[in-house]
Amino acid sequence: MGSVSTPKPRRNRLVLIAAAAIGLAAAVAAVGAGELVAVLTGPDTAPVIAVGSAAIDLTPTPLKEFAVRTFGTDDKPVLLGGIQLTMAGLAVLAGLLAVRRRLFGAAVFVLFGGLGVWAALSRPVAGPADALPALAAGAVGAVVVAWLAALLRPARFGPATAGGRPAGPRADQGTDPDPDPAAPSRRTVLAATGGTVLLGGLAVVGGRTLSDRRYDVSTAREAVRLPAPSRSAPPLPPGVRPDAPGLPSFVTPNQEFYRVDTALTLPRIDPRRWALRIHGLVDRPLLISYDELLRYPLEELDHTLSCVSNEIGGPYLGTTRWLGVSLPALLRRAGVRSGADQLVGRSEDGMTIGTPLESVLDGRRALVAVAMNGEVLPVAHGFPCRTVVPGFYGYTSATKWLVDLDVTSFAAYDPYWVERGWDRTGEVRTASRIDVPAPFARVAAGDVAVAGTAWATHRGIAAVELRVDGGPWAEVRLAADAGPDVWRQWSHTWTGARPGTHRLEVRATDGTGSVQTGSRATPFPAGATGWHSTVVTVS
Ligand SMILES: Nc1nc2c(c(=O)[nH]1)N[C@H]1C(S)=C(S)[C@@H](COP(=O)(O)O)O[C@H]1N2
Ligand SMILES: [Mo]
Repeated sequence: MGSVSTPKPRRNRLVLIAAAAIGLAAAVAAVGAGELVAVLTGPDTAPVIAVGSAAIDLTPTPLKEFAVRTFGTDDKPVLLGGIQLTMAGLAVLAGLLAVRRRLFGAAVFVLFGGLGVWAALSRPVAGPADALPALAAGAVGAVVVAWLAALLRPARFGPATAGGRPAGPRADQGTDPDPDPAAPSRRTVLAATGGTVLLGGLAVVGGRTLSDRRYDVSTAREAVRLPAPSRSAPPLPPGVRPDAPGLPSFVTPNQEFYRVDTALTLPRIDPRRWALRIHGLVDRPLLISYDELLRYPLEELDHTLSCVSNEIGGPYLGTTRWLGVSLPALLRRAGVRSGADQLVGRSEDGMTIGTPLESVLDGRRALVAVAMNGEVLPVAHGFPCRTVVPGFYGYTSATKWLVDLDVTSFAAYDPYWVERGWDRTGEVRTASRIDVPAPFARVAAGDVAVAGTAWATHRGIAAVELRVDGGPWAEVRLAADAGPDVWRQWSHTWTGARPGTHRLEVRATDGTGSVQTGSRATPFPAGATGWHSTVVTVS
């Protein structure tokens, strides 16, 4: 047999390619099956998403820091791409194994399905049904790869082509010494593989479309009518932003507001099915529906939210006029008991974020927020509801997609990031940034406009100083003060800049009089420290 078919090395290569293709086709079918079942169980239970979410939770902190540093807000597409590549590699392996022993090929999919089941069930808010998409994916992948391999095995040595041309009807009907005339032709294998990819692809696209439709909350979100605030923020004083092209706007537009979270699929919460539970060490646990929440007195608060993962001079912060219900007022209504020193917010997707309770109740303005900059919270920023507590990084204060507030203690509970070694307090460090000139900018000699931003949320900024090439510090012009809970912009004229390369450095003094430290620390575990510097070429 085979004496008149394709020459052996070439035939072997064809078999390898065919084996890889059936593995990949089975994987497409598996993912499609998973997506279809996930229409019922929720987008976050689709196998790739579940595995990705588990990977995020398991990623060691240094690697996570590296990912944020390297990919910034693109870390999620990079992760999903990596998972998809790994899956493709495993699928090829499954195909290669399957043409030798169908059981081995199927086993790869069973194992991968098992991994998906484990990942789905490892989610903090998982129910048993969440395992179904991965089960379906594993089963479909196993059956399909075994089926395609069974088709391929007789076909690969069967009626083949002379000189490597594809098998055609003539070859099929030819007089090759075919051991099994009923064996499927290569064309059958090709059609089965192609059909599998097509159906699987349709299932992926169809599943996602159905899921997007089923879990869509944009209509519900657009239907929200925000009541007028009963306590408005004072208008921003004139002159909060120096007139310096390249300096960020004082209030950050919602579309430009940074986004940092662990959610691979955004939680989509229908406000009609949402309620906020306040419980734990309280006298009167509360359960508040969205409509009820909007009937509480609403307050506006201007506040700069920042992320602990910012490197020196980093971009992950923004200033917003938040609208929401006073968090301290809600806690007083619930009646905080003695022994409580931590307030843990829990999100719909199981994130937990802990804030020092004493700070929440020390008189500062803190909100259970429903809107930012006059717009109902965007889904990416926590719709329908999130917390905001001035003075703390997002990871210890700003729970998005909030569903639960647990009045507890630091001794009793470590929230998500604290479990991963981050500082449990997360108080915002004093920081300052040179925004203008941009790094490595070329400017003309003489007077050079310098401008930037400084923040020490809730302590405020009392002074900012700049120095050139390690020379004496010079105080810069602070723009108007909009309060301690927001950043402060500044400007400066660097006079007599001479041609050459120069380093500008900045440092701020917070409202308590303490000067920003120059000693360098990484974001982990309590926020980066050190002075931001920028190198400018004067010509
Ligand atoms: N549910 C949830 N809330 C979350 C997070 C998260 O991963 N999940 N990340 C926190 C972090 S680290 C920050 S810095 C802020 C960022 O909020 P933003 O994305 O609206 O800018 O959200 C906080 N709240
Ligand atoms: Mo963050």
